[in-house]
Amino acid sequence: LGQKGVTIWTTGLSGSGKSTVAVALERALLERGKHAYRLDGDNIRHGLNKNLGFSAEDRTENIRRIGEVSKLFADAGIIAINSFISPYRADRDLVRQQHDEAKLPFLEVYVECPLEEAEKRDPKGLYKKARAGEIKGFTGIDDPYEEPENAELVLRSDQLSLEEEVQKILDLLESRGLL
Ligand code: GGZ
Repeated sequence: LGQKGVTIWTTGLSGSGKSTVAVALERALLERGKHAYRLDGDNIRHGLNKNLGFSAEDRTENIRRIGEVSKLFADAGIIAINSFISPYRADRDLVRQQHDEAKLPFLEVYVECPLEEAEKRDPKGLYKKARAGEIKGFTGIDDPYEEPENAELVLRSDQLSLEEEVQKILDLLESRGLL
């Protein structure tokens, strides 16, 4: 039946450009007549996961639940595009495992951006607050980010244009027979 589902899992620091590339990718896919859906903090952390904060335990549970939901979207034949920091390697590996067990494709995309650059962008002023001690446990400042070691794709968001980033993901999908 028509389209094969897949989970595209972007990971990276706050301000790295995960959401920007997710939005542009979704648009490109919809233009090609593909059914894509984005999961991000706006539709997950305010709903399904509104009881979760940013402790290590809560981040792990956040990612576990999102992984399960994304798996269901992929199973329904939808291209699920996720943009969550997902700072822990073990959490991302669990999501990969959830998909492997269900025989659904999972593509980890590391949106790599130097901390200095993400901090310079600071679109919501959160880095500034974290530096001032007004937010505790902010990823990259006083909370860890574990870089992917086996991502299917690495996008240096401070070196590539948005169009190039989207094209690289489309090429990856194409090469896996998912377009
Ligand atoms: C990191 C935080 C924090 C802390 C609030 N650490 O730039 P944003 O605002 O829109 O993206 C960040 C978002 C991270 O939520 P995730 O669900 O992606 O995180 S995780 O995968 O780690 O569970 C940021 C905001 O929430 N935010 N406090 N302490 N980011």
